[in-house]
Amino acid sequence: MIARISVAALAALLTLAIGPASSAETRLAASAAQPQLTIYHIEGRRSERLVWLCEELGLPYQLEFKKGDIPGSMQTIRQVSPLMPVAPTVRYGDQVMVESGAIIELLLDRHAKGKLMPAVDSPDYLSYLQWMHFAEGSAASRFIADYRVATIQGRPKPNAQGFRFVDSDAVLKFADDFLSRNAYFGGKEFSAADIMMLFPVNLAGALNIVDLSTYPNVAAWRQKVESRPAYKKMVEVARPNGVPMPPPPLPKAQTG
Ligand SMILES: N[C@@H](CCC(=O)N[C@@H](CS)C(=O)NCC(=O)O)C(=O)O
Repeated sequence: MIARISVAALAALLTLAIGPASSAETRLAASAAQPQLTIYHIEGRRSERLVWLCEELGLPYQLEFKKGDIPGSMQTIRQVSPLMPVAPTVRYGDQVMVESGAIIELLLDRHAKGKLMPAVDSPDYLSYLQWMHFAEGSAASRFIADYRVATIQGRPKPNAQGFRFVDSDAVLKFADDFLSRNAYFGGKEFSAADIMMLFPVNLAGALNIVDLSTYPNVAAWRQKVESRPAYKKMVEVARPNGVPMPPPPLPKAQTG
């Protein structure tokens, strides 16, 4: 009893002396544990982001998909997340979660020991946070909107006369300008913001929504991040036979 009281008193004194644990300390303490993570995946889809992240961090994960069988992989996802069957869906412990950016933040907060993101009090953190969210919130949504409009109109580029929305090329210009001054989307170092951004950029290029060769800084950045060993490992395990049934690209825009 005496020992217990004195330990409690000592802890109280220490808390008074150094204050309660900060959120950064809580994050570091939590990051000791390994995740119980199953990634429900479809080849060539956003679930690749999570495989790449785990490979970068050396985190264990179980990957569930049916090789070369997109409807089969989707059927598995439907069983796990019937109301929102999307890739990625993950099982984390006994919880199910969707939304790749949020899943990445969860894994960073709990398991990354401060890796793959700049320090919260650094100027780079603002860039990192912006691009982490821009990837889905602005880039992917605008690319997909332009792709759908152009498909319906049967044109290489959507005829957006009369619209004043920021379009896919404006997104690429913004990214290219940033990369003319920064090595990565998180500033000086490779980070999870690059993992978030690569998917929509590659999608826009593969579907001819934009011509990536006209954005030299984006092109150089793609080469750099795709040469990382963890990215190559992701390709090996997450699309061992390439990407089955890719969506059809838009017809190439005529030049000259
Ligand atoms: N914003 C979500 C998007 C998820 C999403 O739409 N994934 C696509 C594959 S890349 C999908 O599963 N689409 C199936 C559908 O929309 O029916 C994320 O980042 O996780």
